[in-house]
This record gives sequence, C-alpha cells and structure tokens, in this order.
Amino acid sequence: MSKRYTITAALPYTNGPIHIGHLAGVYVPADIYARYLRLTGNDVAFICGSDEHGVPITIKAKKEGVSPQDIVDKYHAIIKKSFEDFGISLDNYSRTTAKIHHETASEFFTTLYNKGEFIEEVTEQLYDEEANQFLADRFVIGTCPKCGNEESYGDQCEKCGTSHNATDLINPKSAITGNVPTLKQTKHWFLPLDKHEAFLKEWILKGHKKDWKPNVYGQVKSWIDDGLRPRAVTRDLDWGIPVPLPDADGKVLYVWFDAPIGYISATKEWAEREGKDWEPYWKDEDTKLVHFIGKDNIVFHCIIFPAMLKAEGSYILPDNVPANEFLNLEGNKLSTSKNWAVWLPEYLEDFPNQQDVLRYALTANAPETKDNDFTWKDFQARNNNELVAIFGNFINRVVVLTNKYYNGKVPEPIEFSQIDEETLAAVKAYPAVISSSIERYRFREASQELMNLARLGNKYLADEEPWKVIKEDEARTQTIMFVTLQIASALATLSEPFLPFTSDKLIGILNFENNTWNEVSSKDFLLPAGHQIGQAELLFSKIEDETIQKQLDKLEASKKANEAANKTIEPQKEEITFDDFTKLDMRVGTILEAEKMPKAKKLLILKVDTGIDVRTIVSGIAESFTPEEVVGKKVTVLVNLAPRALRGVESQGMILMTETPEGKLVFVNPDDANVNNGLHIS
Ligand code: B3M
Ligand code: ZN
Repeated sequence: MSKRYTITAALPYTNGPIHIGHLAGVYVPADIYARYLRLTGNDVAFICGSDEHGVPITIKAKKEGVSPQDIVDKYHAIIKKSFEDFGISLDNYSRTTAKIHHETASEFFTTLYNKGEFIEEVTEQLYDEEANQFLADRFVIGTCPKCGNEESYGDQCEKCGTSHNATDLINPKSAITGNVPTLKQTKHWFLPLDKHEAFLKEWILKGHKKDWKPNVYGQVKSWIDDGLRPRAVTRDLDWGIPVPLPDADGKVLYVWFDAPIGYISATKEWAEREGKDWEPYWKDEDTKLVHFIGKDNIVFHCIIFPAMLKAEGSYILPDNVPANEFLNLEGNKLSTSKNWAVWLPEYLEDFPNQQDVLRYALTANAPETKDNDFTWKDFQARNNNELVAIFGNFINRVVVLTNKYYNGKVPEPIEFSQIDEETLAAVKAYPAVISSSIERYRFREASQELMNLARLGNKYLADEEPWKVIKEDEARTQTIMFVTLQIASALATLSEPFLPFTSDKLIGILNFENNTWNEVSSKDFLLPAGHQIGQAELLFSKIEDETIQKQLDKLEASKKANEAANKTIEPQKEEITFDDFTKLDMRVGTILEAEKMPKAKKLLILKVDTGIDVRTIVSGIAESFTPEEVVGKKVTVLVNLAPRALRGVESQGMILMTETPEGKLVFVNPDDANVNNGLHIS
C-alpha cells in the first residue's frame, strides 16, 4: 500500500564541493532509500538544498576576498550539478538564500515569537575587541566542556557532537585574530530546550529507541541526560536571515535555526513547481519523515529541530534519523582545509561514466555504525572483483549466449529441473531480502544481498554450462538460458537504488519496460519467451593499478602541499661568535660527475671540482635529482668538514642545499656564472 514519505538529506554548506565523506554519510544512503521507495510505489519527496548562511561561508569569503554571496553562488552551482551528475535523484535541490526560504524561516520565527516560545534576554557574549565583532559559532575555537576536544567550535563540538553556547567553551580564542575574547552584553532570543525536555524524553527515549540506530539513540540520550538548556537562535552577524523583529538590527537567525526550516521551504518550492500541496508532506500524521545526516548533525535533527516543530505545533516529527558515522580516507580523517579528500567533481572527471562504481564502493563500506576507511585499493577491488567479475561477467555471458544461440530472442523453456525451480524461487525471494535491509537503513547489507543475486546467477550459469549442454541437448539449453534471463532481469530492477546508471543500461540491453520491485516476486516470469533483447555491452571495466596509483599520487601531492602550507619556520639556533663562523671554509665548486649509490634510495656519489682539488662527496639528493641533472652545476661546498664514510664511500665535504615546502631539495648556489671554483664563500 502506497505511503507518503518526506526524505531529507542534510543541506551541505556551500563553502566547498561535495566529497566522498558527504556521499557515504548522507547522500548515497538517502538516494538508495528514496529510489527504493519510489520503486515500491510510494509517494516520495526527496529534498535537499544548499546551506548558505552561517559562519563557515563568511570565513571562506574572507579567505578568498569575495562576498559571501559570491561564495554561495559558486558552490551552490557546483554542488547542484555534481549531485545531478552522480545520480542523486532529488526532487528538489533548493538554497537557503532563496526568497521562499527567507519568508518561510521568518514566518516560522515569528510564529514561535508570537506564541511566546522564546526567552528574550540580554546576556554577555564573547567579543573580539580587535575585530570589533561578537564571536559565535566557528568564529571562536576552544575546549569542549563535554569531551575536552580543544578544537571545538562556539556552537558545536564535532568530536562528541554536543552543542553548546560559545560562553561554555574553555580557553576560547577568536578564530579571526587569535585574541582571547572579552565579554560584551547583547540581546538574543533563546529557545528554551529545557521546557521541551519532558516531550523529548517521551518522544525519543520511550517512543523510538526500538528502531533508531544505536549510535544515534546513544548520543541523543546522553545529551538529554546531561540536561537541556536554552539555546540562542539569533546571532550578531551580518550574513544570514535578518531577525524579523523591530529591535533586532544587525541580528540574524542562527544558521541551525534557519537551515532545517530549509527542508520545509524546499518542499514548498517543489510543490509549487509540481502543482502539489506541500502541507501533507510536513503536516500529515501518515507521512513518514526521515532525515539523512552525518553524526555531527544528530543533536540538531533529533533535539533542536523537533523542539522547534513541536513548539510551532502544526508539523509532524521525524520518524527516523539514520545518521551515519564518519568516513576516513586512506587512514586519515577527511579534511576540507587540508585538501585531504576525494572531491565529487574531480571523481566525475577522473572516472567518467563510473558513478556506480563509487556508489557501490561507498555503500559496501559505508560507516553505518562506526567510522570507516575509504581506500583506493578497496575501490579497485570492489570494482574488479565484484562489479566486473560477478555482476558484469554474468550479464555479459547471458546476453552474448542469448544472441549467439537464439539471435537475442528469449528461448521457450521446455522443462524446469529441480535446480531451475529452486533458482527461480530464490530470485523471487530477493526483493523481500533486500527490502528488509533497506527498511532498517542497512544499505551496506542490502548492497551485498544484491551482489549475492548476481553470484546466484553466476553460479547457476557455471553449474549448468549451457555452452556444453547445447552440443547434445537443445531443449535443456533453452530452459537454462530462459532461467538466466529471468535472473538478469531481476538484477536490472533490484539494482536501480544502488546502481542507477547500470540498471538503466541493463534495462536497455534487455530491452524491456522495467518491472516494479514487487513484480520481481509476483510475476511468473520477468522476460517472456520470444522477447527480443539487445546486443551485449560492458557494464563495468577493470580498473588498472596505474589508475589507482594516480589517485594515490594526487593525495600524496596534496598532503605535501598542505605540509608546505603549514610548515612552521624553525626558531633560530643558539648564537655563535664570528670566530666560530670563520672556522667554516665554504667554496664555489662544480659537479663534474655523478652516479647513484648502489642500494641507497637517497644518495648520489659526486666528483666535485672545489678549485682546491677534485674530490668525492656523497650527497643525499637522489630523490630530488638524477645524476644527469646535477653534472655541471655550480654549488656551494663546505670543504673543511671532516671526511666520513657513507656506505663504504669516503665523503670529503658537504654540498649546501635547502628544501622547497613540497620537500624537493634545491642547491644553494652562486647565481653568477662568472664565479670560479675555489672562490671563498663568506
Ligand atoms: N550544513 C551540514 C554540516 O554541518 C549542515 C547541515 C544542515 S541540515 C539542515 O556540515
Ligand atoms: Zn566535545
């Protein structure tokens, strides 16, 4: 029976592109769920949009020397397009700078204000005298009072997920000037979360623990147990939705007050466009509201937004908030600031038409109950060992053989053996098996059940060996191929939520009108005898080691660039006297010969003309230069350094080098070609 669902996916901040952590945590699971619900005949509003207010945007704008509007316009377009190109099948991707959102959020605030739901209070807030502004949210960094994380923001600690007031931070520092903030009085409007504690306890702790993920329920429970306190829902900022009150100049709605209302305004915008009524999607008790988010957004979606909806009084509450944990990358935390990420636009460029490979790899390894790690090696293995070797290989053999034996026509089955009956029955069971995982938000498990269906097909084909049977039993071969085509058709339908591009392609190859999810179980046969299928085309292609190495090199380069950007200049060494300095005898020299030190990655053996003599110097520059590159170079040589043996070769002096931020060695050498060997350097 069709139900109505409102599925929301966290509104990404428009201060950068989407990366694989966002996809694994929020957007791929949300898309699998929305596609599945549509395939099973439900009425779905799948809603998202750009989160364009808030301090992260202003910080990015300041950094790039442009306006916040420039930043949000740039990244809203990039994010919107990358979701479309990646097959995230949103019904609407809106933005919180849209007029409809400003109206909806202002109206929501005014409704609560007129109902007396806010506490209006003048309090002391953190202030940066030098920057001449109040410090809220990411404008202030300090130690989290709950978990001790020293990088906590003013409104939220990303490490333990808790949300607090900036004045709760221990040792706060301005993120603008680094100064210790002072306190200054200012008026704000507070949502008294403590007033909603009883309702939240009843609604969550008693009502939902059975089907909320343990990681979500646990965080919410600990937050409620710690005691809820009033939270300011306005800010002294110049970027955001102005507070719709006469005495609120220079104040805007707190981004986490306005952003969740963005789900509502985006639904309104979609409904207007589609000629639908938006209210049932947010106000009808029969509608199931599900928020897909990352774990750092749990408190806002399970405590603050529900308290707002409850206080407003006419909205439904979320049925579930299946938040995922975090995805790491090659063993390190994903980091926008350190450019330690796989960015969706770059992936789409580097792996054209391979969206489903990343969708599958991220789903099969999703951080559903604990943080998990994305590695390019696993990505390659998932593609080569599963998508190519199992799913793609099965489909390719079925289509090639059907064209070879029957010119692409589905053959008439003659007589089903017991294995045929069992196989057909197993296929019919898969919709329920996969549904059961999806409906518990276990998409990882669901994706493996889909792959098991492909394994079933592969095994049946390998066991029944139609390429051998056809030599003596035409009738048996017809039946075998008929069964394999039913499995292929089931894969085409059931893969759609996970592998939408592959499903589309496979439906084209099999040349049929897609069945619904339930028809895979209910129909006697999915592809009737006599149906004409198309020609084979590869669904997946093998990913070679060098392709993966290129990605790993890219990460290594961004790591070096980041280390360079953050390289601290070492403090000066202990002072020496002029006499100490005169002990150093440095001369101009020229490298005459160079060769690699056997079995030593870093060393070159050099013959250097110092003007005094030609001597051997062993130098650790082999990772930055080939022997050919250094012959003929003029260099600075410390000639009176005591000789020392390196790997059995006596080195008589040292060549002066320095290092680029990226770690490449460079010569400290005289830049005038006329200086001759032996001249003193002082
Ligand atoms: N913009 C995502 C984040 O915290 C935040 C989600 C808003 S959903 C209403 O990165
Ligand atoms: Zn914390």
